[in-house]
Amino acid sequence: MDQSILTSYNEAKKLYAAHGIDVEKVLERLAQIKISIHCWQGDDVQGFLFKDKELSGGIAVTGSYPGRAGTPDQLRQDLEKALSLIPGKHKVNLHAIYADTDEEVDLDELEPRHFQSWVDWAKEQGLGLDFNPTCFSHPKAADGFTLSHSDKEIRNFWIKHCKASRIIAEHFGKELGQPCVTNFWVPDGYKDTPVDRLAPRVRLKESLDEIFSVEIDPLYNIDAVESKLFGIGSESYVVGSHEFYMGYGLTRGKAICLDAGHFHPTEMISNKLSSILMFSEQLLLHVSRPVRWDSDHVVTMDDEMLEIARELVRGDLLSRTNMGLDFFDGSINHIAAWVIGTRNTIKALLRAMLEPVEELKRIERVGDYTSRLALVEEFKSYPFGAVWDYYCASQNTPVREQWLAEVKRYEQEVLSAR
Ligand code: RNT
Ligand code: ZN
Repeated sequence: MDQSILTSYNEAKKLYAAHGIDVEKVLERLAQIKISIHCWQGDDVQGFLFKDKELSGGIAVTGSYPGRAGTPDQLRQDLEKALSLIPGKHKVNLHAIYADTDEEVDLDELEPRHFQSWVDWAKEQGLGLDFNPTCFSHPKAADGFTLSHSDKEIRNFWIKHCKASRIIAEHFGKELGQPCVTNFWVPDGYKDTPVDRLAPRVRLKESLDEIFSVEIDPLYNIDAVESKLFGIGSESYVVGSHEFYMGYGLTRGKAICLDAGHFHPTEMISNKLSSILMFSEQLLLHVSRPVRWDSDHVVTMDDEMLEIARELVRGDLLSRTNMGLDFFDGSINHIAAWVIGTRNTIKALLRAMLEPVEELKRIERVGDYTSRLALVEEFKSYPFGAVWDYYCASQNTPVREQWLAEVKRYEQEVLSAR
């Protein structure tokens, strides 16, 4: 390791030790945290099951940066490249449309064997897998409704797809020896003000109950349900709102998935974690960055990212929180987007772990808000960067912006030939 990295690290360690922070322990803990890296950033949410499908469901990718993955092998190759530039061991999050098969198979007929290449690859790479049924970009979702559709046949198609997805997830969990988190998100909603808000919600509840009527060992699969406030084309009403899934998740023992972009523009998910985890065993996060709307920008080290990390660390909530990423920016190099967003998420956790949590809590308890503000602000310029550099180097990943040269080289040699 570069001597200057070590020297800076040792100096930083002393500063943190003065506040009772054991940096080595912090790094051991950090290395245990798995981020679920979403495969769909790699190809602008296209998938491989259906060719030339338009992205639907009220989500949108903007930009047409060249080189996106067009085959499962390319996507895996790109993920490997990204993972080699990110410290730690993580998970990859798949959507059903990423099935790797030559068969013509519809969503309701998917089976574990259509994902075997992913399982083999994950094993070889030492990765976990997470999963999502894809309830969009399909003719049967063309009018914006899936599990809450008023037509029973269409509803049944989506129920079958979701049931099939849980079986695939269970297979992932068994094969990889760690639970697969399966996230259920449906776009269902109305562009304009509905007359009957209740009926679609009743249907969604019934569909979900039917899907979850099959018991699966939580050792293999954990179900999560994701709410949303609005989407493109569902501006006025979304069936699966936050209140809907809060109620559903809490009464059915399902993990609630909070996506940072699925609330009012000034409503932050960081403030929700401690409440939800008081009543729920597990949580799933879709770490994302909404810019004015649910735009799914690449995660940066912004205030909300840091606040989410702090909440998880300060409340000791990390062991019950599954951290997934959910952004898709088609205007920049697809691999760089993964690397930037994932490194920022891990770096935010590190920053949060390098705060004197016990000291700050005590100061707050006794009402010394002056010291609270002073210390929190001073810690913002403590040398966490030196610890981060050391962590990257010790995990055999590039230090600071060195990873960018590798992405540029890969773009030249591999992506530009696509
Ligand atoms: C959509 C949800 C959902 C999707 C992915 C592709 O608003 O955030 O999580 O982004 O399933
Ligand atoms: Zn999401």
